[in-house]
Amino acid sequence: MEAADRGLQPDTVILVGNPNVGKSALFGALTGTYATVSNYPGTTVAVTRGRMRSGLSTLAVLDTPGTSSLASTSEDEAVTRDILRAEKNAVVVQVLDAKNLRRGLLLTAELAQAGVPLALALNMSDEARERGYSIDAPLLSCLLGVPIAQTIAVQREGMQQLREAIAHAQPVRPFVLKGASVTERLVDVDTLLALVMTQSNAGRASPWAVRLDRLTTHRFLGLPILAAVLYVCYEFVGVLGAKLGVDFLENSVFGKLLVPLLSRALAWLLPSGAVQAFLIGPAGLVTGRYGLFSMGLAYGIAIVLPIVASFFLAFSVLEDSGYLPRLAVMADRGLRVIGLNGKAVLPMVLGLGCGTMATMTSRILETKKERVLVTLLLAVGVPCSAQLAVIFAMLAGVSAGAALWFVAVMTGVMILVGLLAAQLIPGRSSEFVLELPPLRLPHPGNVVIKTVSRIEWYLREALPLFLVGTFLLWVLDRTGGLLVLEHAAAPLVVGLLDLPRETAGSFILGFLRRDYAAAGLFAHYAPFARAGLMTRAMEIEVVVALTTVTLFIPCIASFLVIWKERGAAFALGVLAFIFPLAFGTGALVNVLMRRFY
Ligand SMILES: Nc1nc2c(ncn2[C@@H]2O[C@H](COP(=O)(O)OP(=O)(O)OP(=O)(O)O)[C@@H](O)[C@H]2O)c(=O)[nH]1
Ligand SMILES: [Mg+2]
Repeated sequence: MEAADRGLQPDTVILVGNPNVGKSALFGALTGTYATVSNYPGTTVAVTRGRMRSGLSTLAVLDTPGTSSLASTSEDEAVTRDILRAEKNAVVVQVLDAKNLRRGLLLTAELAQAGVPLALALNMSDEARERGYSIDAPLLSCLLGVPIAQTIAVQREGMQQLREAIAHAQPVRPFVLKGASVTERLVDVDTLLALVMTQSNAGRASPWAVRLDRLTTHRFLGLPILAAVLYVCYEFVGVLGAKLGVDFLENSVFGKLLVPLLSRALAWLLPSGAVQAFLIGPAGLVTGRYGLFSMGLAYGIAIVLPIVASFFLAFSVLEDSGYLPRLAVMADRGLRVIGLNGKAVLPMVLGLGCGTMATMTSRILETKKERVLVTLLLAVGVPCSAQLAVIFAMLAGVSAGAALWFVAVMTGVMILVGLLAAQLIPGRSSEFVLELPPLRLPHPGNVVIKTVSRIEWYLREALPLFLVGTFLLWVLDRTGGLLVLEHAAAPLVVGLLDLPRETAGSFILGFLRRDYAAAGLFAHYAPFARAGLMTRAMEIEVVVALTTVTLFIPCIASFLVIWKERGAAFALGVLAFIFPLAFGTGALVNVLMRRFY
C-alpha cells in the first residue's frame, strides 16, 4: 500500500505462503538462484535473497520461511512477519497450494488486512488437477482484485504469467476477506471457495501413493516400513559408500597411485626428509602419521567423502519423497515422553546431515523449551553425516552384536538425557500440528543439485579443518608436545576407557571435528578388520571409543551455531555437561561389555 501511496516503483518481491507450498521452488524458477527445496514443512528457516529481471530493471526477491499465520509464535515464522514489516517498498507474492486452497486463503485474509500489494501464485496446479479440483482463477482474481498466476514450480510452468502478476500487484479489494476475527475470516473464505472451486470425483490421487501413505503412518505396519527404509539407506551408504567407495579411493587411488607418485616426485625434488614427512608422512604410508597429504587429505577425501556423498544422496531422496513428516507422525508418541512432539523429528533427522543446519532448523519448533531440548539432544548424541559415515564404516568391521551394543547405548543415553532435561528445563511443550505433504517420486534434478551442493559444502567446511588439524598434530608430534598430551590424556583414554594410547591423538582431533576423531579411529582399526583379525577385546575397544567420540563435544562449527542461537551460557553449559557424560558413558560401556559381551 505504502509503495503505491508514495507512487514509488516497488523494488522488492517477497514470496510468502504456508509451509511446503513451493515458495523456494518458485524462487529458484524466478531468480535462477537455488534455495533448498524439500518435501517437508520448515525447509526454509531464514530468508534467501536473489534477483529477477522485470522489464528493463531488476527486482530483489526474498524467499521466506513458510508461515501458517502472521500471528504465529515459532521463530522461523516470525522471520516472515518481520520481513513484511521491514520491507516498505515491496510487493508480496503469496504462494498457495492449489489443492489446499482453503488454508492458503486464510493467510490471504491476513495479508488483505495488512493491506500489502499482493499477487497470488496458485502453485501445484498439477496435483490439484490430478485430485479433481478445478479453480476459476479469473473469477477469484476478479473477486479479490489481485492478479493470479497458475503455476507448476517444478516444471517452471506459468512463470510468464507470474511475472505479469507481479508487475500488477494490488492490495486486496476493500471489504473482501476482511473479517476481524478468525471465525469471521473462515466464513469469508468458505463463501469465496464455494464460488470459485469445484471438485469432481473423476480425478483422485494415484492409488499407489494413497495406499502406501496409509501404511507409512500405521501404528504397527509403519514400523516394518521404517525398518526397511533404514535398511536400504544402511546398505546404500554402508556398502556402496563405506566399502566400495572407501576401498577404491583409499587403496587404489591414494595408496597405489597418488601417495607413491607424490613420494617419488618429492624424493626427486627435495632430498630432505623433513618436508617430505610433513607432506606425505613417514614411509609414505596411506593414512600414515600426520602427513598433510597422507593423513589430512586421505582422511577427508578417501575415508569420509565417499561415505558422506552416498549419505547425502540417500538423504536427498528421502527428503524429496515426503517420508520425513510421516516419520514425525510415527515418532510423536515416543517423543512426548521426553517433552517433545513429532515435529522435533525433523531437526533431529536433519542433524544426521549436519548439526549446524539442524540447530538452525530447531527454529520451526513452537516453544523455547522444545528448541532448547532439541539443541541439547543434537549436541549430545546425534552424529552428523561425516561422523556417521565413519561410524558406519567402523561398525561394518565388527560383529552385529557389537554394533547393536553401540546403537543401544546411544539410544539409551539420548532417552535418559531427554527425560532428565524435560524435567529440568522450564517451559511448556506445544501441540503437534504438522501437515503431511503427499508422497512424491523425487525429482532427479533437485536430488542431484542438493547432493552436489552438500558435497561442496562438506569440502569447504571440513577439509580445511582436517588440514589444520593434521598440521597441528604434526607440529605437536615434532615438538614432543604430542607425547605430553598423550601422557596427559592417558589416565582418561588408557586408564578409564582401556583404549590403546595411540588413540589419544584421535580424541585431541575430536576438538576440531568429531568425524576427524572417528576417522583416526577408523585408520587405527580398519586394517585389523580387513585382515579378519578383530578380536573380541578390540571390538569392545571400538564400541567404547565410538560411543565416547560420538557423545563428545560437537564440532567447532556447530558449537558456534549453538552459541549464536541459544546464547553463550547455554553453549558453555552444554560443553561442561557433555565432557563428563562422554567419558563416563565410555567407561561404563567398557565395564558392561567386558562382563556381558
Ligand atoms: N508436483 C509439484 N510439486 C511441487 C511444485 N512446487 C513445489 N513442489 C514440491 O513441493 C515440495 C516443497 O517445495 P519447496 O519449494 O521446498 O516449498 P517451500 O514452500 O519453500 O517450503 P518451506 O520452505 O518448508 O516452507 C518439494 O518437494 C517440491 O519439489 C509443483 O508445482 N508441483
Ligand atoms: Mg522453502
